[in-house]
Amino acid sequence: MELRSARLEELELPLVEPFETSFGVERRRRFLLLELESADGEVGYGECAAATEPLYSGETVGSAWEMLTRFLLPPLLARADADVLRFRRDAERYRGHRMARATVETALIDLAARRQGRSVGRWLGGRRTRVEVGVSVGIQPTVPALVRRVGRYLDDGYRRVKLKVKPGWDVRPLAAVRSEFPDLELWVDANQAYPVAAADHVRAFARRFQVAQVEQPFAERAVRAHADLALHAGFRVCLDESIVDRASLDDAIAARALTSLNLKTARVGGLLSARELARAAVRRGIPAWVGGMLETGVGRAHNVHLASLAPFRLPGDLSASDRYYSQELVDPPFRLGPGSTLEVPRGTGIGVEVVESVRARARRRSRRLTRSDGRRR
Ligand code: OSB
Ligand code: MG
Repeated sequence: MELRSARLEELELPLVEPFETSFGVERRRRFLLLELESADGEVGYGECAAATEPLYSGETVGSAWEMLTRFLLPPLLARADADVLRFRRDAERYRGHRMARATVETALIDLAARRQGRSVGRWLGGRRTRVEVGVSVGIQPTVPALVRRVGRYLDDGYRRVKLKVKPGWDVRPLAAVRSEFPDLELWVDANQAYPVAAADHVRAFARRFQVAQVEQPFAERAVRAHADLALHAGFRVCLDESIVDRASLDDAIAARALTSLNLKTARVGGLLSARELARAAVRRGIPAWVGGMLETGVGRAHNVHLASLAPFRLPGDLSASDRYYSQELVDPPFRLGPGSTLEVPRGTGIGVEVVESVRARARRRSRRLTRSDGRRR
């Protein structure tokens, strides 16, 4: 397949409410949207999940822009055989920048699936028509506000809640939520906020409040600390930031550092890598699930298609559009269905349409690259 052009845009959309984690607060989301057009006139979309500041990982909107416009897109545009596997092979020589890579990889998969008249999910080998989801709840201004927030999500129909925690925001919020909702399936995610020396504290609050899963309590390189926590834990220890490729997964599994795996399309460099890691984990008895990065409908669609694959066995961080944005970038928006599920779009490619009016209002900058930008290098 030959590409005619790539349009890269930086967009900004307000979140319905601030999202606070152990590393900071997000009120508006700035992100990149990539539209690839093939020579035969088909298009494919990818969303870059990197945030404005390098707080979750080292990537940013700015670093991804540089990576895409300078290193990833020009050679791809110059190729007569621009397809997904070719792109992955060519991009292998670069270090890091997995969110930037995932942007291109997901757009190419959308494009490939559309040209075959299939959905992204089917293209990947997924069979589910609905996927189970939960909701990730940020740190709130007060404990009563958190209890109300969780109560409203349960009223909406979410059946699994993941609370963001950090030192100083753990025992009190968990005690309050657990006493109000005794049967709730409760997970926590610390985004590396605890020092290794706090392991006994983490173990104690997880047990005391029947937390089913503790996600990334320690630093991304702290494999031993996660393994020590996982030993006779009584809850699952989930890794997110620690796992970025096959080697980091294999080493963490060998060290018994995880009993659950959060797989984000963005963090691992795309859908094919996420699929490979999920299969590898499940073969060793570790359930995988699809995590999120507050994506708009384009990234969310890719994530929902990914979750339609069999190895994803726990409910994902894939909530309805209205949990994130009042103006969704795609139509139809994602709505929560029966049994805390989202429907996997049935149309070709990502199966949802980009809403041009929302896109135009959200646009902050835009750059179009063509085949000649590739040849000039
Ligand atoms: O650690 O899972 C995380 C959002 C931004 C950055 C990191 C994380 C998250 C979430 C939100 O937990 C998941 C979602 O998109 O709903
Ligand atoms: Mg996480």
